[in-house]
Order: sequence, then C-alpha cells, then structure tokens
Amino acid sequence: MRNHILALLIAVATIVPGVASTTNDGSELWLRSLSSINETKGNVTFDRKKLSPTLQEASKVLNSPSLCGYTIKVSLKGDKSLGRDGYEIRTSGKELTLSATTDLGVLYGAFALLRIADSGEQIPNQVVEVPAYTLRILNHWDNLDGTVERGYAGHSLWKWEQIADSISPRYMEYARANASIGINGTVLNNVNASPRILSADYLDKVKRIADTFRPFGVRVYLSVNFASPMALDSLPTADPLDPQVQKWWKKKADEIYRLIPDFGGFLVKANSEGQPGPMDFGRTHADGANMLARALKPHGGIVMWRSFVYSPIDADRAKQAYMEFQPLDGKFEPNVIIQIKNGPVDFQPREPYSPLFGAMPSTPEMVEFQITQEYLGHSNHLAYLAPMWKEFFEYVPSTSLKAAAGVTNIGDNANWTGHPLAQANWYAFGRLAWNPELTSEQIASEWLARTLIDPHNTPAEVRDSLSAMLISSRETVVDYMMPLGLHHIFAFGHHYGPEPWCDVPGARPDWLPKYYHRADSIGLGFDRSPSGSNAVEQYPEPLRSQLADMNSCPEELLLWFHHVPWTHKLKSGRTLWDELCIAYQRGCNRTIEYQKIWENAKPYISPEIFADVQQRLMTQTRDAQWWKDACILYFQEFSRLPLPSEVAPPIHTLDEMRKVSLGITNYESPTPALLNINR
Ligand code: GCW
Repeated sequence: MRNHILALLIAVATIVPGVASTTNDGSELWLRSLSSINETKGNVTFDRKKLSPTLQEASKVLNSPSLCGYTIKVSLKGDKSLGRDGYEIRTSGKELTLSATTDLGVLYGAFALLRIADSGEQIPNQVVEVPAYTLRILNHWDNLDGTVERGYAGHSLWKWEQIADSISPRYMEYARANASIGINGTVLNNVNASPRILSADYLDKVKRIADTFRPFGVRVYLSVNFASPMALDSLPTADPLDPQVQKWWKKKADEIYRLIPDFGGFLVKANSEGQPGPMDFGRTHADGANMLARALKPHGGIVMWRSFVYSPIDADRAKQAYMEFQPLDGKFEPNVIIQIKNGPVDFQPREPYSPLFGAMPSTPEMVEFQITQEYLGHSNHLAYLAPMWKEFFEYVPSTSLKAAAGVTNIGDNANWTGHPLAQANWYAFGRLAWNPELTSEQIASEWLARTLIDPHNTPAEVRDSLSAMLISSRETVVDYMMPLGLHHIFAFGHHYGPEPWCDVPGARPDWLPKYYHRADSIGLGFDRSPSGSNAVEQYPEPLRSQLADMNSCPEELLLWFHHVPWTHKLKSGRTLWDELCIAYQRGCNRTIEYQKIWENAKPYISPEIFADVQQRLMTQTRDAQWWKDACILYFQEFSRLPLPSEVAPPIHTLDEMRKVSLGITNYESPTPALLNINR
C-alpha cells in the first residue's frame, strides 16, 4: 500500500488542474445534488394519485437534476420478496422503473438512483436490493444538557429547550441524510441515561422529533435508566421482579406509544460503569431485559440490552462480557437483542472480535460499532473506519446478527462531524449496515464523488490517491498509536494522546495502560494464552488454537494475546522491538504523505474544506510524532535496545512528555520541522 501511495503521489504532481470546485462547506453532506431543484417536472410518474409524505420525498429525489433526462415510473406493486425496505430498478435506455412494496422502499430506491448517478456511474439494467438487517440504528451519546459524551463535533443536535417552540430544519436534513444511506432508527440520548428523558415533558419533545423523522422512515428509540421508576416516581425499588415496578414500566410504555405509535424501543446500559441495573436487586440481566421487553411487546417495541460490562473482579477485562452473558443464553424474551461492542474491551484502534458473537445461539445479537473516534484521534485525525468494520465481518458472519448500531459522530457543527472527512464514517456505517458485502473502496469512492470532489472534473489520479488515503488511514492510526495488538495505552480520561506510563493512585487497574501493555524487561503484551488469562478459550476452534500460539497468532493481534520477548523474531525476520519501532515510524511517515496528497488535490476541493482538513492533517502529524516518541522511548526503558536504522530519532524527551497529558489544545505544535523527517 505504501508504495502504491507514493506512486500515486508522483502521478498527481504532474496533473494540470481542471475546473475549480464550487463552494462547499460540508453542510450538505453527500446530498449536494438535491440542493438545486430540477425545473423540468413531469418525467416522474407514480402508480397512485395521492402521495404520502414519504413518496413526496421520493418524488423530490427522483426529480433532482442528477436524474434529469430519465423517464421514471414508480410502482408500489413490487415483488413480495423485496420485503418492507427493498426495491427493484429496471432500466431500458432512458426509461427507468422503480418498484417496491412500501413507500419507504420507494424512497430507498430513489436514493439508490441518486447515489449511482452522483457517483458518476452508469445505471445498471437491473438492481435488486434488500437490506441485510431490518434494524440499522444510530446511537447518540447526547446528554440532555446539550453535551455529547465522546462527541467531537460540537454540541448535541437536539436543542431540547427549544423543541416545544420550533423544530430546526437540521432535524429534517438529518433524517433525510440517514434515509439516503438506509439508516432507519436512532437512539436520541446517551446510554448513561438521565431518567428525565422518560418524563412527560421530554416525551412530548421526543414525539415532535419522531414526527419530523417519520416520513424518512427513521424510527426513534430511547436509552433508559434502569432506576427510572425510583428517580421519576419515588418507587422504593427498581427490582424487575417487583409487580409495582413492572406496572410502572408498562404504563410508561403505554404512555410513549400513545404519543409515538411507531416508537422503536429501549437501549439499556445496566450494571456497567456505575449505571443502575437488575443486579443491584439481586437479579440477572435477563430478568431486567425481560421486564422491559414485556412492557414493550404489545406495542411491537424491542429492547437492545448492552453487554458492555466489566465488574471490578479479578478476571481479565477482555473476558468479562462473555462470562456474564454467555450463561444467560436462551433466557431472554424474543424482543430482546443483546448489543455487543465489536471487540471484547472497548473500541480500540484494533481489537479481535468479541467472543460473545456466536456464543449465544439462542439469543438475538447485534453489533455496536463506534463511529465517533473516541480512541482514534477524535475529530483531529483522519481515520476512515470502513476497513475496521469489514475486518469484523471477516470473523463474524453478517448473517449471524440481527442488527447493526453505530455510536454516532454527529454534532451541531456546520459540517456535522467536525473533521470534514469523518462524514465518510457516518456514510460508511449506513452503507455497511444495509449491505456488509460492499467493499471499503467502493464506499470511499462513492462518498468522495458525492461529497468532496466532482467525479467528472477530477483526474482519476487525484480521486485514486484520495481514496488510497482514506483506505489506508485506519491502519496508519493503528501504526502510530498501537501496532501489533497493543491496546488501551491512552492518557487517562480523554483517550486522545499516549500515556503508557500512566499511574493514577486509587484508579481501577483495568483503567490504566500498564494493565494492558505489561511491558517488562522480558517483553511486551498481555498473555491471554492458556499460560496467562486464557481469554483464548472463549473463541471457537480452530481460531482458539491459532490465537493461543504465539507463532500462529495473526501478528496484528500478537500483543493482544501474548507477552512477547523483545527479541522474538516476527515473520519479517525482524525482532519484535524492531517491528514495533518501524510501525511507529511508518505511521508517522504516512501522515506526512497524507499532507502531500491533500496538497495535490487542492484545485479540486472547496477552499473551506481544503483549509480545514489541511490544518487537521498537520495536527495529526504532530500527534503521530508524539505517539511515536512517547511509546518508543517509554518501552525502550524496558527493552534496552537501540532504534533500528529505519527509524528517525525522537524529537521529544520522555521527561518532557511525561509532564503533558496530550490533549487537543494543550500542546504547541512543532509540525513544520516534521516535514523534513528523514524517511
Ligand atoms: O469506552 C467507554 C467510554 C464511555 C462510554 C462507555 C460505554 C457512554 O469511554 O464514555 O459511556 O464506553 O460504551 O458505555
């Protein structure tokens, strides 16, 4: 990949700029073509007279300038096999027929046509699409006071105090953008949930939002606090087996559905990181989830019960969700889905898949991805996440899951996601939740063509180098933060910069980097083989044996599963120490290459976005250097080995770095000097 990027760089340097790009501040996302209305109406016909709000939206999309020149017939008598959301498109010359069985299916089909046209592709003769999952859901970690937990794009989109008087046009734009990529549900509030969201006052506001989203097929869900009956109505307990508590939740569900007949259901974080839950009352996760499920069942609602738990017990943290949940297999009501983070610890730049997937054959399971970059450089670093999610699906068959959720990166910034290129992650999540078979490359090239560049006026070399930059970017972050299976060596609290040395007196050991990297004079990494915590036993054969042996464990996960001697030889013939240092250097180098790729793309990108991203790429280079220096110098205190010749000497000292917990604003950048680094 690296050579590929360099080759592209050279090619790009020789290109003469084409048409300058138009103004684009990122606020229109990938739907820029919808902003101009096509005046030549009449070429779109529906097989019914009265159009529902959903069909009116579809009509707008089909009448967009991108599709002008086509005669489009819309039929709601689509084949039954298309289900609720599917659609079929048939093309004969300039005549298109779009059929579906529901209004929403038509809307999805209309957006598919727009996507194909805007990506600069030919509309195929036949397209038949049915989504892989019926539930494709965003999770907002938005608090009622407008802050967003792990949000890096401003404040919450939901302006709760204003909702009674007005609904911002952004709510509709949000719903439209989601529908355009197939997302059909959204959890409005943080899983660390305030009980107040279930008060009559707030439910009324939730209703207003749900009404706005309805034409776009985006259903509303809420995170609920398990102790709500105590907090809101002073019940003496929230014990799920207590009849008063059960009655309270039933009444609450009835109240919600009176306001919002298509309400989706609840998301619950229970007995995790201080949140209340059934175990506070001597009950199990199943008791708690089932009580809520029974309250929602008459209305068709579901419970998404999170498995992100880790009690302060001795067991390896990576084993705990499995230990707590696997024995409950088969004990949940059918309308409960266990929502499992993709990896066993916590959204690290690279994790193995969580072994809970596939371990509860009698219980519906769904994956929780993190779109917001809590552990991947916030909105300062470029990290296109489709390759990470595809990696997950390589291990966990998409068909074994019921649904996909993504913790969103959206805030009230004009460009929605802070880093303009982070929009690609929102886009990619929707596209993969619809079809996990899509490639990262295809999604990147669609998004680029629709959002950032004009596919018709941008040389192929520029498009290809931007796409290569996106595709390689997550691996780049892994390289300069935590290569070879290292994990959770972040600074305490903000999870931005490195602090492999971090000690916080009194903190739980599994909140501290040393718990995870275990550096000592012998080597580095967490022994999870049978001679260590034996977390590998939670994986099925033959993977278990492959992971258990240092020599067959995939190298990108080596230090996740093994404590490896510094001088152990890897496949390249180099020692662990040398490979580690080289990975950090490679990551740094790549960020510099990205600056050059970006510079070369300047003539084809709007000036606002260009300048914004340029600034962030410089910060990323600055931070990558900090990561490299911090980790190499710190680990060198244990390895006592010299840097390999391929690696440039650090530009910081360990003492200097120990004084600063690298946050986003607390460090003056020496970036320009880095550009001269000897590669
Ligand atoms: O990784 C942790 C985050 C918390 C988050 C928690 C969770 C919402 O640091 O901010 O809380 O995961 O997923 O519940």
